[in-house]
Amino acid sequence: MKKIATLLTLLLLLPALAAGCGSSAIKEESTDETVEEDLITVGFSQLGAESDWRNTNTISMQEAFTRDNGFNLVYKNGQQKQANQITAVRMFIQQGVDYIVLAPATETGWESVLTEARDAGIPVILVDRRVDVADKTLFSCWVGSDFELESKKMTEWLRKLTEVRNISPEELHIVNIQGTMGSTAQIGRTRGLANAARENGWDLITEVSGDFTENKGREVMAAMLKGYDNINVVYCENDNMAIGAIDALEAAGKRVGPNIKNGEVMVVSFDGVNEKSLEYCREGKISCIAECNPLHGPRVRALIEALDKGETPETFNYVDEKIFSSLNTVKSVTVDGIEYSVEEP
Ligand code: GYE
Repeated sequence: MKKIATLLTLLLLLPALAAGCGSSAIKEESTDETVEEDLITVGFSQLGAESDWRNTNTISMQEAFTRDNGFNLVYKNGQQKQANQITAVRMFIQQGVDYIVLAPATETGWESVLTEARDAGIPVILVDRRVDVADKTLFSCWVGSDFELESKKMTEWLRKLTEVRNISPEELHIVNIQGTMGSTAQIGRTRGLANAARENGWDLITEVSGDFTENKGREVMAAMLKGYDNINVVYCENDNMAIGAIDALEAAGKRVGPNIKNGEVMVVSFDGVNEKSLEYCREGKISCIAECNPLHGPRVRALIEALDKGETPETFNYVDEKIFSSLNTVKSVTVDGIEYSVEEP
């Protein structure tokens, strides 16, 4: 009986507890109330930990949003599942955080939860990938890369290289190991390759997603090698998948490198974040890497500080990125009228 009475009291108290658990729930975590008062609370929904790029990005965010810098960071890892990210954003709204930072796994399906954040008066800053929403007031601003530009640089590099080496377009037999389907990085990098293949007359044999992970990159490459015997270029939408693909190629007895005339399979990829892929690029196992910069922590922090002062930052903020190759053949690529020098990895 006593138990039931306690349970009933608890149930009756629940709404009151829930109502009061806005910012006070966060404050309880702090030992120093006076310091906590001045902190800006940021809820960060990271999409996962699928790659070195992602882990570097998470660390960059955590280093930017420290207590010393005036922030209280609530970090949530979505494990590559949008449903987890939606739950995290709802939790941030419940907690009454000051700002929500969202690194969305995929582009679609965000209207409802972003509307809830807007109704609660919490600004949302997008980082890295984007959301596809008709109502652009559902988020304050975005910072990240131009993924299609990365791809245009890469495919222009490939066009120039093959031209210099007298490899005709129809001799290129390309497979694409794609990132997570429906993510901005995948969409831009896939579109860039598809357009270049059409414009140049390259044979784009097939495209399969490896979900941006090393293990899936290995699996997808192994399966592709069973299905096709003429692959001579592997376009990987990130370095981790390239590392997995190189394992699979070598396990199948292939030689990996830029000399496709001599039977090598050329691997190209994106990111340039981890030491292993840069080392592969120096050795020529990865012939070219289009850089994707993950160090967004200070950039997101600057955006939040601007919003906090009542300023209106630019809606879309792009970062500058390089292109790396250890082959000296192509010194620069020109895309949309801008010349990018090809740098040593
Ligand atoms: O290239 C990849 C990661 O969205 C830019 O996601 C990001 C991509 C990055 O898993 O390695």
